[in-house]
Amino acid sequence: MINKNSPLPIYYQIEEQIKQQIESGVLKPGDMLKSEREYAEYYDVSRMTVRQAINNLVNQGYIYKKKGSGTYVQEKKIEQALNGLTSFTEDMRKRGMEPSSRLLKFELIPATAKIAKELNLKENTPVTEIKRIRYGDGVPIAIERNLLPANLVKGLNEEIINQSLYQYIEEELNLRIADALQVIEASTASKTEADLLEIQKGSPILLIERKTFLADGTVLELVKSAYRADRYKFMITMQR
Ligand code: 16G
Repeated sequence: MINKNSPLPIYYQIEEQIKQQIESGVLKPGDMLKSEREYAEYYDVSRMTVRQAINNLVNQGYIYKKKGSGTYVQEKKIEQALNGLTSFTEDMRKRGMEPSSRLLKFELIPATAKIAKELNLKENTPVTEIKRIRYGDGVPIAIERNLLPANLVKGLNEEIINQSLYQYIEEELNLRIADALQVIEASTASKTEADLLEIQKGSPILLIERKTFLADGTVLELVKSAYRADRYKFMITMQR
């Protein structure tokens, strides 16, 4: 129960109790939560207080609201280790999830000054641009845009891109993907991103920029992706 004399705000105590019920498995993914009115009666607090607790849990990705239906417990977030350089396909398979993609764009474009600089190419050199929505078990996880020097991936076609880009690069082209520099930043989904990721506009997303290098130092790709922050979290082990 809650303690009305505690210095901890009441909404926070309710939030922590629901969170605990989710973490301990009393409430399971897909379960429907009580309504605001029921919680308000149960805790003997105002609906405003309950709403604040619920909204905080929605923002933290523990629960989600379905219009005209109710509030449900979210599936567990996908935990992604940052220690290894893996592909989306590998990330999903490792967890027993089925990866799939929807191709939004596959084009040859001339490198702008900015892209040329990043990819170590001359301006206007042909660059392959790929834009895909990436799914795990049919649920949209990320929007991904890759830019690759076109001459490195000459045989690339839609069929390959619908499978794994890294697998093609390593197994068909026999190139060795060696390392990458990655930056992760918090943001919120624009209307377009929200529609593609099947989330509400303004929901939290993680923007990831990756620059990947081949073993000989050639830049292989520049990637910008937007991951659903309610479905994904990143983890790293550290040594001291
Ligand atoms: C990951 C990589 C991306 C790479 C893709 C290849 C991040 C942020 N990005 O999504 O750089 O191009 O995997 O995936 O991790 P694929 O082999 O499944 O096509």
